[in-house]
Amino acid sequence: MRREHPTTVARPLEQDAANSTAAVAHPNIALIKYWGKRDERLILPWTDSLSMTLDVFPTTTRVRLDPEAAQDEVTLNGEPAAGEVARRITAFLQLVREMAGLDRRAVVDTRNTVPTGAGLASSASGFAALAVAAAAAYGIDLDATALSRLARRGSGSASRSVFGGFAVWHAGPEGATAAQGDLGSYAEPVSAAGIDPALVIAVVNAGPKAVSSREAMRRTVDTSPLYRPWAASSKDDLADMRAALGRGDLEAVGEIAERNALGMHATMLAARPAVRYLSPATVAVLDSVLQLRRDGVAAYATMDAGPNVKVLCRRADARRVAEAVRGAVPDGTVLVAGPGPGARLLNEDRC
Ligand code: 2P0
Repeated sequence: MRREHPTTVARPLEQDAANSTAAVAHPNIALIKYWGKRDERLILPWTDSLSMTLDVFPTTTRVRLDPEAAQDEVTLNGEPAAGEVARRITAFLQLVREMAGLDRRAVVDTRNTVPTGAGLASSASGFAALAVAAAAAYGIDLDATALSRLARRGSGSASRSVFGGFAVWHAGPEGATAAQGDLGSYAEPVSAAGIDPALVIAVVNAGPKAVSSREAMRRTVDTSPLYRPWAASSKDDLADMRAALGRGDLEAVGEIAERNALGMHATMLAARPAVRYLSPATVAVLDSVLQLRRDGVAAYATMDAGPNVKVLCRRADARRVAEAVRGAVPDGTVLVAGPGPGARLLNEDRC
């Protein structure tokens, strides 16, 4: 992330643009979920959400402005990006160009270490890294709040990956003008006193999902009779979560996260047609988490738009939790993550 700076508008001076920049960002896992947009174009959510940025699976993105190019050129993990992925990145770059007042096309090279499209938040790290690298490449000096707003336009959850540790993404004012909604919807850090958390990640299936989270949340908002009750209860969950983080109460943090995630999946199961990301392996991990709790270990599950499970626990218990989870899904991959850093520019790559 660049230096804190109050300026949030473009400086449309071509000489300010760096020829080439690189940035790194990490995925985040929501403990209070983002599920449902009230504005699809601006990516404004119905509810606030709260997450922990991880110290695993970074995305590194390089952006080079090319005065000769007629189109953006995007490479994802060494392969030319196509279809919806290419369209979303190009639309995002167009937004940055409008902010910068520059026309130049970009060559983007992005590398994920997280399986893409498997509900492990590759779009969060991806668009957070792209926001930081592209803003610098086009010479726009943005503070962290403005970078969060910008990252949000690529993918909602990316607004949170701009920050390290815990972050809350404000939905912004409802019923306001589009400009006011945009201005009010950004993430900011949340302090968590005295907890030393780990997330044990059970990758039970790293393949791409059948229904994108974007489509799934749209369908849920449009058709699920459980959506509005969940959104209302999520407001209470967020208030409870902030209080639990403030007093360093890991058990309460975990309980609130688990109920919020299960509620989100209930909204999808009630959508028409239903969206079901949870698989038998997911349920096996959920059972192992219940058993851990019966055995006196503070362990709590959360799931996103996929079958993989993330288990929140104390760092001191992470090894035991990982063993239990491995026992539940012998064919899966289990790894332990901790709180990670915010998105940042790799200064050495600027030229
Ligand atoms: C979250 N998820 O809060 C929730 C929980 C998945 C389940 O944010 O449409 O890729 O690009 O704004 O950010 C996944 O949604 O969706 C997500 P878009 P995004 O982490």
